[in-house]
Amino acid sequence: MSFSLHEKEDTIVALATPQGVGAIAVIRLSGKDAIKITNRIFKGKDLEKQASHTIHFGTIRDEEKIIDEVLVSIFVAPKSFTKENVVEISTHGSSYIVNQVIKLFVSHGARPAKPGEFTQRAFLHGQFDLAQAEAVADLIHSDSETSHQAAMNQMRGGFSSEIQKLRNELIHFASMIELELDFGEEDVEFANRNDLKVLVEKLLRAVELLISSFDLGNVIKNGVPTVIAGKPNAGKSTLLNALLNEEKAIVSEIAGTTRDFIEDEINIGGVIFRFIDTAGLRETTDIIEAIGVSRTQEKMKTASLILYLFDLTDTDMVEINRDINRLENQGVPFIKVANKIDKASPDFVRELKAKYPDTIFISAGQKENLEVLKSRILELVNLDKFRTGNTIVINIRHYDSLVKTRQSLLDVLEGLDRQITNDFLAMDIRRSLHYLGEITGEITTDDLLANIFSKFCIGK
Ligand SMILES: Nc1nc2c(ncn2[C@@H]2O[C@H](COP(=O)(O)OP(=O)(O)OP(=O)(O)O)[C@@H](O)[C@H]2O)c(=O)[nH]1
Ligand SMILES: [Mg+2]
Repeated sequence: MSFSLHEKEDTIVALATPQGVGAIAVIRLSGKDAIKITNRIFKGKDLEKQASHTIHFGTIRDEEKIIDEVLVSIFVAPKSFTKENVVEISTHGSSYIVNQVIKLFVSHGARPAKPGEFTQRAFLHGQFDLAQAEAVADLIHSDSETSHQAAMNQMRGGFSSEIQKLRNELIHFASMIELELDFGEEDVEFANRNDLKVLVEKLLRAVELLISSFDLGNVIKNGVPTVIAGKPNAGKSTLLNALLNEEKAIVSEIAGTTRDFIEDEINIGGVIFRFIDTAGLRETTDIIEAIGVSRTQEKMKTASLILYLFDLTDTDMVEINRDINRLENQGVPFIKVANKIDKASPDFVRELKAKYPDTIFISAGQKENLEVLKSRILELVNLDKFRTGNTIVINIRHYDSLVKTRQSLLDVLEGLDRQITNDFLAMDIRRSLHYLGEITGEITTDDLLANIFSKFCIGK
């Protein structure tokens, strides 16, 4: 999907609130004729004579038939989200009314908006840069304190200004070197090679930092991958259900119940965790279960955190210790969790607690001590990481551009060392500038824009 110039001139219309029944629904129009078109089906004041940022009561009519009583808000260009004329109509929240009103708008000259078209227009008119536009999408989808904070920082331009700063420093050098090129044969040097090297090294460090923040950004956006592992019947699925407060995974007394992993998100202390319930670890002749077990082992390698669960009443500690040793060698942080305290005598539990002080004792079945487990989980993920004011890359497109920037900066450094000619040096610098510019949208192509905005929902 791409937008022709002509399409950019259209007045577009879409529902801005979610589909379905609600107290009110908001329909939004943007474009040169937004106010004029609304005036054709609105009975009340003459909207074209009203000031910007005013609200008006009236009716929407199809010929003489009243469709709804509405409130119309008017934003006159350029003082609106898209910097075009924008009208927002608050109707009663029935899908019938919404459909009728949108149909009326379309028959009076508006066109249904494409996904992300409002945000794209805002970007094209300079309301914000590309990284900020993308943050709008992340903000809508953020569902935890940390993901909200990262998206908000990006939308308010924190990330963009950091990229912009890096880029401007490099542009200065690029222009000096281009100037040298203009002088051709003459042996002039406007750009001090040592200064350039120092700058490129500084840029590299900044880019590296941003690149390495992506892991954290990914975790913030998609949740900390946390695997629940252990022997069959330890109560892993029961624990997942208890944490979720719903019967998501099948629980049974048959060992080997879970084969495929089951996952869901849980918000603990403002951080999203993606809990993954897995097949119990054991040697098995059942082909399907064996696949499940090997998948569990794969999942454990990519986890940020492992909860190693065991049944304290029915367990061969030798085997448990063997599993734990293996975990220690894997280098992924883990928590030892002894389950089913409700089944054991209090004396026995007390004895075990003294013997294994770093183990958390719970009853998944009775939902006992889950709060203790949760606070240990939070301790282990190192919350400070999430709460820094540092810029965190949360978007894979930005990550890709940063990786390419790093490569071209390394090329510049290598070129400086090998004392390559100015035209090659200028090329490498230009390439670095290009990739940095892709992030904020100084450098765009229609394909890139279409790709980004088509991921938005309609009405945004
Ligand atoms: N008494 C008691 N029983 C529990 C507790 N947690 C789980 N169970 C029981 O233990 C049995 C196994 O539970 P599951 O949650 O299916 O165990 P699992 O670890 O997912 O087992 P697999 O999927 O086979 O690997 C079920 O009968 C549960 O009801 C607990 O805290 N106390
Ligand atoms: Mg299970």
